[in-house]
Amino acid sequence: MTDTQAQQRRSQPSDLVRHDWHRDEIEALFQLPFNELIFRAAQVHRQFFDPNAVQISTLLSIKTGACPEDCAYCPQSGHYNTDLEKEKLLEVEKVLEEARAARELGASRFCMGAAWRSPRQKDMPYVLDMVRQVKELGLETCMTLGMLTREDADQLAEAGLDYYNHNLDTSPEYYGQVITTRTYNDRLETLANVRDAGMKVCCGGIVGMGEERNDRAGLLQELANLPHHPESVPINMLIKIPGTPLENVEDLDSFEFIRTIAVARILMPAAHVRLSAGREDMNDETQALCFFAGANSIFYGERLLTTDNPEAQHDRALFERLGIHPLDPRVEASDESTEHALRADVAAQSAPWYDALQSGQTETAQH
Ligand code: SAM
Ligand code: DTB
Ligand code: SF4
Repeated sequence: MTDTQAQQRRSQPSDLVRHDWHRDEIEALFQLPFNELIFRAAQVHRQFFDPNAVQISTLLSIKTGACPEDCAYCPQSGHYNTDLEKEKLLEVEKVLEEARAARELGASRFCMGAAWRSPRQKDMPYVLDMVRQVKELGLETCMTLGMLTREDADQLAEAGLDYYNHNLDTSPEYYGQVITTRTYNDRLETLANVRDAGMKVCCGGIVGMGEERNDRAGLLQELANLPHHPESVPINMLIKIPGTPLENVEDLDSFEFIRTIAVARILMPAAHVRLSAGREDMNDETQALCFFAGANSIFYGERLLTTDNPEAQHDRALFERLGIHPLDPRVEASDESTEHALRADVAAQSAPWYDALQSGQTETAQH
């Protein structure tokens, strides 16, 4: 085989999706000069996605605080005094109201989070009802409720839940410094239950918790070497919450955060990599570099679960300045010929994003 043939073979998208990453290969990616790394990530991104399309999810906390787990980053853990107003499981009608508002703003996926170790049997009928009814609004559904048995996962899948979010959070080596009440293996088991029940997996982690680069590489290695890559990979920057053990941890350099996004993109080329918590403290330029390096999903709307997110108006302006348009799942699933009609349909339904949608799929906005 000539060098050119070898090069062509290597660049086949299917060859880029691997499940056998070694830690030293991943560390070598992290060590590349910054421009080299984000250029490589951007190249991979373009082989799998429209680089100017970003998926939009909105979050809602359906049960807040008093969580029995001791995750050292979390405002909702009952182990720490974080001044959080606790709330019991929301009424289905209230959830629907919020889901309609998210749809009006232009979100395509609605993610519901509960501060539980795992859902109780008596909560399941309400939760399943939420899934069914949010789905009827035409939104994709995602939930994060803690650990799931295979039976829980089957029930959620049966109700039509599209995605389940359950993060590995950090490397297996650093994990014990952050959480003691559930193990890494518990998390892997929940992920297997979700996958076996036929749902899509949303799984990522947090950086900026005082871990080393080797731990960031270890988290990405665990994610990339799962039997199937998660469809969605949220990369959260720690939001430091007063009262939690991590409140005074040292800031992570923003270039290191962007590197983490780029390496996630290279390791999991077909996944949606979400620029997740922490955008409120990032400037627009950092976020733009994250999008260049392969981030193609965000949480949109003024609240995450219990903390602030950038204002919707600010995000819309940022998208317009960058010529980014929101990705609609129906557009992604469709072929070229029906795409134009669907985009017009989405634009009509999602007035706030209309200008960005008009700017075309691969061109930048004409401003
Ligand atoms: N209780 C459920 C569980 O942990 O499985 C779901 C909710 S939990 C809030 C979902 C994820 O949010 C966590 O795994 C963590 O990655 C992220 N998260 C929580 N607090 C955060 C913080 N202060 N900064 C950044 N990300 C955070
Ligand atoms: C994820 O990885 N990040 C989201 C979502 N999955 C559920 C949650 C971020 C939470 C940030 C802290 C808060 O708002 O409570
Ligand atoms: Fe509970 Fe989830 Fe927060 Fe951990 S991250 S304390 S499990 S709500």
